Amino acid sequence: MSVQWYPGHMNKARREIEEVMTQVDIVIEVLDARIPDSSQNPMLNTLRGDVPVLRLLNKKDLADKSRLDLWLEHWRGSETVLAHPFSTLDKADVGRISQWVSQMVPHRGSAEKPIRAMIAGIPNVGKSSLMNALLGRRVAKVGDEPAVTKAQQKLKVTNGFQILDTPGILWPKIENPDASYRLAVTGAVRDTAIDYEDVALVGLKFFIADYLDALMTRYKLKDISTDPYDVLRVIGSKRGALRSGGKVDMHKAAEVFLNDVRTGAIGPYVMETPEMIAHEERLVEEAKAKKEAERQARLAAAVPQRQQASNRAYRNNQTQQTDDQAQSTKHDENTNDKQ
Ligand SMILES: Nc1nc2c(ncn2[C@@H]2O[C@H](COP(=O)(O)OP(=O)(O)OP(=O)(O)O)[C@@H](O)[C@H]2O)c(=O)[nH]1
Ligand SMILES: [Mg+2]
Repeated sequence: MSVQWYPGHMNKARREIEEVMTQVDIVIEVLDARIPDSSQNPMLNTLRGDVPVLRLLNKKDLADKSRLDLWLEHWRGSETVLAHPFSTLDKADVGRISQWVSQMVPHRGSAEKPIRAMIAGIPNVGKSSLMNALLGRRVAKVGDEPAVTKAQQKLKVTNGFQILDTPGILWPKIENPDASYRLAVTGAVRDTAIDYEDVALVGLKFFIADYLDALMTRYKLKDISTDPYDVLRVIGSKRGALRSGGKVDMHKAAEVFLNDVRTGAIGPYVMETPEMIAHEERLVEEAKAKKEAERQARLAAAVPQRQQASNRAYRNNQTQQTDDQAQSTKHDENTNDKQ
């Protein structure tokens, strides 16, 4: 099972990004600091080609700093990735952007040759918020749901720096099913494309394993089951997510929990470590290799079947010919007898 969401407007946005990429000096890829790996769009990487990228791990105020440091360490020394923890709410961070960008594109930055930056990334990570923060006024619509921006918007920050806001895009097939659920937990996937209860259970499983204390504190739990379903029921009953008759409404309970996760009410967290991603990538590769081996085996089995079928057809044909010959010989003999 996995979550997939690639509506038509994203395909259009992808084409438009591709069209303008040749006029872009740098891509500012906004990531969600709570999912540093899964919020990277592989399709954007391909579209970007050799254009340098500045990766901003946005919403750092919602992220667990110690885990974020693991990622910074993991990427340190890489020539292709310049990543910084970031928050559009932090004025000092916003103030550093033009310096980071100029560092990466030193040959531009004048009024004649302004730095042309494209802000891109998955939905709901804070791209339009970044655009507004850079301009110091509300020029782009911002919202706490994915797919708020539907069209590109270009603006001048200073004479030497212009930026382009783009709609958030995912990609046609998210190969790692766990990653797809993490995108749903953090709010990059539209609600109508997910099963709330499923996504909440995945989120709870993660919090039980990695941030148990924060979870227990948030919901004032003295003890806790290791079964996410039981925990969701308890959360629902504590927070009044009930049906008539007093039974817990699991969908409402899931809404309460996911809202708390997305707004950071449970506390700061990061859902991924480099080690965990390496392990999941191995599993994805193994699953792909297994699927391919099964496909080859089916093909190999189909060849003898086809061969047998054609042998049978050949044999039938031969038998028919022999019978015909026999008939014709008999007919000849009969004719000769009569003569
Ligand atoms: N906590 C926190 N929230 C942020 C930060 N930056 C943006 N947000 C919130 O994230 C939500 C999404 O922001 P947008 O700027 O609309 O995101 P977007 O990437 O443009 O989204 P789409 O246009 O839908 O792709 C809004 O509720 C913002 O207020 C941040 O640094 N910290
Ligand atoms: Mg936007």
